[in-house]
Amino acid sequence: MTPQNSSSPAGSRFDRVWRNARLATLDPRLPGLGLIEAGAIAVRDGRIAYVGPETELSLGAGEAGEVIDCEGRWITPGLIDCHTHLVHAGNRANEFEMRLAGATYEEVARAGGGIVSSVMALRAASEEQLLTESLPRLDALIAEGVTTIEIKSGYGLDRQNEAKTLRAARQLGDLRDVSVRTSFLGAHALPPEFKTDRAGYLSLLIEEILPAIAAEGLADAVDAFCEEIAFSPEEVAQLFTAAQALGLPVKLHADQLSNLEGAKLAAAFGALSADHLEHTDAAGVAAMKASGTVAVILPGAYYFIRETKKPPIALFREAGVPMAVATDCNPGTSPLTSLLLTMNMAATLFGLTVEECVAGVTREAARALGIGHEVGTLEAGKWADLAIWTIERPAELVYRMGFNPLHARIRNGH
Ligand code: DI6
Ligand code: FE
Repeated sequence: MTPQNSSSPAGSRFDRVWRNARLATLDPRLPGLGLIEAGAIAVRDGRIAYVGPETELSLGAGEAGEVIDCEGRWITPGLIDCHTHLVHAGNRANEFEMRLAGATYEEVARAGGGIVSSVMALRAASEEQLLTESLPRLDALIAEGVTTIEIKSGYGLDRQNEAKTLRAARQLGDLRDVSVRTSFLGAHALPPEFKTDRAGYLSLLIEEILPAIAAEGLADAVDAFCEEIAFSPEEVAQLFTAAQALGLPVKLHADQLSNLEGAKLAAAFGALSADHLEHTDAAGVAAMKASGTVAVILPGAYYFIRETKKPPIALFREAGVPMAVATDCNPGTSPLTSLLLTMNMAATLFGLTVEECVAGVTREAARALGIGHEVGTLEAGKWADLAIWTIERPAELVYRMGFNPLHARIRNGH
């Protein structure tokens, strides 16, 4: 994340200043969205050097390399999509048709479709092809102001193809001006060659694939799918123990289709986040509160598989568990590449407030990735990742469906 060539003339205090803006800082020391009217942001060396009322920024002649008049527009932190399976090959529109004809997601999976069909497609694709297919999805997110994205593996399910996925994910961060965080999701499904040998795949994961991925520095975190159709809590616990021994933080797909007490399990390992959580109960919520685990809410998957059980939003709110909101962009349960629409779904389907939605794709999403000290709010010292919007009030970011009011996206001050 090193900023390239800072363009400030020698002696000027700031490289760039955005003035005449309304700021939703998400500063946790301020109430709500942390609003500042008539605000300004000044940047130096890619980081925020000043954020606050414009009147308190005394700017002498030549003290800023460039001054940009925002004409009263709103500035939020750059958006963060903290849960995606963006790197995948092909699509599963055929399974969508099966489900429209009455099959459930689990039935499709058990019939050999589901994740395994995406595994076949990914294994057959070159790294180059993966990039070509994934870039349009990434570009759609970037066009809405996304400056940080998390990308999981989990459609390779062997050493070579998991590594290929994560290398492609990292490469996307070089091809576009976006920060990529990767998660190793080798425990997503049983690969077909281990269909009758669960223990065999688990040892391969723990003894070979995970250490290789860690040694190559390909993963920032380790994730798993804890579900009847995927991995049991005991299996996940073994994997998480190995991950922690390698110094990698963990996160978990928990309680999406049933309550296997995944939230509790994630909390027991001090997970950064537990994600989905439709079936999480009060005990799970309390455990997450105690461990500081972020709840990642994924309304796209809930909507797309026509789930009816909603995550316990009121319990998270009462307990003070931070809630993030993400697309879960994946070919099976959430072919969604709009974080703005995701916010609308979180509000409409789950009753999140505007403040919760906006915080969910900024401050809390950063926390879910363990990078809350670097991005996610407009505070001095953080990277200058900004989204500038042509809107009159923040609610417009949540209210619209299929309209993009982004005016400009700034990453590391550029
Ligand atoms: N939960 C999901 O919703 C996705 N993965 C997961 O663990 C589904 C992935 C897929 O169906 O391809
Ligand atoms: Fe997911």
